[in-house]
Amino acid sequence: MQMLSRLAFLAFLTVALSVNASAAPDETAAQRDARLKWWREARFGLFVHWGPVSLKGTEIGWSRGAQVPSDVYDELCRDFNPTNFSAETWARTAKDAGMKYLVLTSKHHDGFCLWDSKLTQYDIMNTPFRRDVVKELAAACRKHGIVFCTYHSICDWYQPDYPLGSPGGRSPKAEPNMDRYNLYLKNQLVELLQNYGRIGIMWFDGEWEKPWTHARGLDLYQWVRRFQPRTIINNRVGIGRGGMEGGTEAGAFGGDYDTPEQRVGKFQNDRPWESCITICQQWAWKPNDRMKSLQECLQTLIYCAGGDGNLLFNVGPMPDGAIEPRQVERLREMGAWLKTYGESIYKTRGGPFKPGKWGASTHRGSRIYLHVFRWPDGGLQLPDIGTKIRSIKALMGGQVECTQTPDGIVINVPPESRQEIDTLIELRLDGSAADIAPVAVGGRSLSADKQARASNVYQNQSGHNASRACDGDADTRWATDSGTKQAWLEIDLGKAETFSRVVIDEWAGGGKRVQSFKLEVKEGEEWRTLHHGSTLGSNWELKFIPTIGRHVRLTILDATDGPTINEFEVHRE
Ligand code: FHN
Repeated sequence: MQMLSRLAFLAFLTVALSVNASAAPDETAAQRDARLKWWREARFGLFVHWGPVSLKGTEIGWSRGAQVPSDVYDELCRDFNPTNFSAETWARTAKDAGMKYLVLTSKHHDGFCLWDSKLTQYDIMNTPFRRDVVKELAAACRKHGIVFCTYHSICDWYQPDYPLGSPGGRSPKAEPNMDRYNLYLKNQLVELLQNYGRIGIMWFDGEWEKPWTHARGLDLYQWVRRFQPRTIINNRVGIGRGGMEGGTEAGAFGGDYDTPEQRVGKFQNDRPWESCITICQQWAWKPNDRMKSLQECLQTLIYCAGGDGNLLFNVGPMPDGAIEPRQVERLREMGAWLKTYGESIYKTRGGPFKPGKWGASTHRGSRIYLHVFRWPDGGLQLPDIGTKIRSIKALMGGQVECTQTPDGIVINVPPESRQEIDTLIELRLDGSAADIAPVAVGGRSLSADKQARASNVYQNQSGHNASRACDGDADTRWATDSGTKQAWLEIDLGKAETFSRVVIDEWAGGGKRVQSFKLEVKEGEEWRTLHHGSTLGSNWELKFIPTIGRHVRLTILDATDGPTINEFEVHRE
């Protein structure tokens, strides 16, 4: 760190630590819910990954010392002059997309700062551009009613005091000083929290490396909220994030919400969550990167809301400061859809029908919104909800039929009224939809919710018992103990049934563990083999001549590790 910035740093340190910042306010669950209310109702935000690396079109942070030599990467700022940057345009792009908040990478793992920091010269003010991007963007967001938020990386592969460096944190710094780096980190946060108005979310990242600890995370959470008590903080402030699934490990400090990454989070309505996903493939700008279709974008948003979570959708602006026109147009298309159908997303909660291949549902007051992506033959079959449906309406026009009995609900829409991306149906109930317990939407499988047993269950946990493979919920799974190589899973269909198709969805989190298996049906006291196979994978399917039987069994003959199956479905046809 240059002498000037070191003096500034020490001076600032004296000021910052003398700040009469009372301890972060303790809060009740109700107070915390009130603090998060605007964000949970917002459902949709813009993520922006940007910096001098856009001059190279490679990934921010990660390409430093990899595709781009660190010394070259660190000099890019000398040529960074994004004269087409317009905070007004970025804020309007978010607004036109129907987004309610914007999260900007104030500092990513590469250490470059997009604001006028007095603690380092590696910032936007020491580029030909010499404008405070954070200041301009915060003001433009406020003008357009978009809540301004910042992403801040805990790890810093540039700063000499942070112990690890590029590529990807895999090299040690010469003379690290983590305590001094921690003060630098905290005082840079003070700059952001004291000089740019309200920061809606402090979106931490880069917490996974060894130098970071539980204690430092807890301290950082308290530190941020001392300066802005209303600020929301994600679970990447601590060290308890469960990888890219983004959950918070039991007993770990999880900040205010969970952060699945590059995937839609599982249905979870007892702890807030937000999926962060790229509109293309790379976080920072990449020339000719593949962009998601409108269907993929909208269904991702709907699946997030249906799971009771938010979507933080990412763009990477170009080196001249503009967001790619094709990305702006895609976001505008999403905004047009939300302008008409946003009531089914904003201020809703997920469920009561859990997301699945069929689609997803959201609810608000006495209304349930069904977002149907796939129509089963004979219509969508939903479990009984114990509340009378007073009315039903296809919000995109057309006819809709609904039959409600104590056995459940069947909803159908004639093909000409079905929409390619999302057929939106509104149910109005006699009571509050929030009183209905979340329930999975079983397929038409004969095995849904039937009795099941298995030769082994992971640590005998009920959450992974045999029934989880036939509960119609792709988010639950039968699992076996680590190291298990042979196991069987047997389903009792309740009575002799005629079936001709089986779908087995192996958990993707462990790769294809099953290496050899057989499918059997019980006839009398004997098991007859229907099929002998090798690997399974996601939604493996077998069709065969109609077979009659009551007990069906998957026998795994060899596996690389404990087999685990999301769903074992037996279908009539
Ligand atoms: O390493 C970062 C990555 O560059 C990007 O910022 C994502 C966004 O959530 N977070 C980290 C990867 O988990």
